[in-house]
Amino acid sequence: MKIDLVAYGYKPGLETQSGELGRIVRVDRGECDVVTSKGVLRVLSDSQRSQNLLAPVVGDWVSIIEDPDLGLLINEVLPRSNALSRRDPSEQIIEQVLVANIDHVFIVHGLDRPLPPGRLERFLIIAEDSGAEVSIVLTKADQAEEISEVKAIIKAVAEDKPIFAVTLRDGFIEGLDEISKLMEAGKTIALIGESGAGKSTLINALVDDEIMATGEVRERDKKGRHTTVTREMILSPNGGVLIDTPGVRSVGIWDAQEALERVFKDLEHLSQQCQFNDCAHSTEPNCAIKEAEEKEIIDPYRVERYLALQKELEEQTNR
Ligand SMILES: Nc1nc2c(ncn2[C@@H]2O[C@H](COP(=O)(O)OP(=O)(O)OP(=O)(O)O)[C@@H](O)[C@H]2O)c(=O)[nH]1
Ligand SMILES: [Mg+2]
Ligand SMILES: [Zn+2]
Repeated sequence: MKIDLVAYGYKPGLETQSGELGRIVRVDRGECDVVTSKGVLRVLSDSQRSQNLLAPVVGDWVSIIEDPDLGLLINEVLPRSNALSRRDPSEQIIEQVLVANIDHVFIVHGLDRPLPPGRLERFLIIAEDSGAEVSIVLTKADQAEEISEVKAIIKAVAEDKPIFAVTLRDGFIEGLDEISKLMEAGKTIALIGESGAGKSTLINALVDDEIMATGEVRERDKKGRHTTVTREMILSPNGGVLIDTPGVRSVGIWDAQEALERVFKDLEHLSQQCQFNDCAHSTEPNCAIKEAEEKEIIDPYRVERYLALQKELEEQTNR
């Protein structure tokens, strides 16, 4: 089977020194599925053999060689144009790259549950830090109590991000066309969000096929059941690729100072009017943030979250 890698986002310049060029569509322990012009190959990621090989992630462009003893393995991970990463959820203070070489991130939220603004801010920061476009996709519009309230929460923390709302239920689909329009041949979209948000359901709808497994949420608290367990890339027959990811409650941010400043540009802007350059916005005199809080111009909880995120990044750099 001859596969056109252009559909998978190939661009001139992605060349390998040796071996077969391919893009990682799925990673399991020590092995990956890689799409090449000859079809999907199962290869060893073999990071043991080559200590300096970057741990390959879904979306990476790689070169594959055939080792006489080990079989097919990744020889090289090509330089990434960008990546979506977070702080490793294990105890270690290290970065975890989730997916690479993406054009657009969908932050997916299910309207069957409340939206904590702090969680959205964290997703926004890692998405913004990737440098990809960012959109917010609200699923389960049929389950929404008050969409306008949720939109107001989003506007308060993600003013400039497009918001889409969709209903995907057997026999009733609404709002899908607008999202389909965001897909383009060769463009890669990664979906992130909580378990049960409806990421896999949305991917199935966008590719018009039941490729990804989906799972019911628990009725009592709308908790998802972590149906998707690996990150996986899917080609849409209508053009574009989608990356499904396992649901996460929240993400730790990593080395994302600039993204944090962009997401909190309202507060960054205001703090330029504080008397002291290094104002911590706590007890300093003539603090513009405190003054705005007192005048109820800004949300004190947002300020609290902003300061906490600042601290989180500072602690990482101090280590
Ligand atoms: N009523 C309604 N249910 C939906 C809609 N979209 C998704 N669901 C349901 O929500 C549940 C969770 O959907 P999934 O697509 O499995 O969610 P997910 O985000 O992939 O979850 P994880 O894989 O666990 O991260 C499933 O039972 C879906 O049928 C919708 O628009 N309306
Ligand atoms: Mg899923
Ligand atoms: Zn201040």
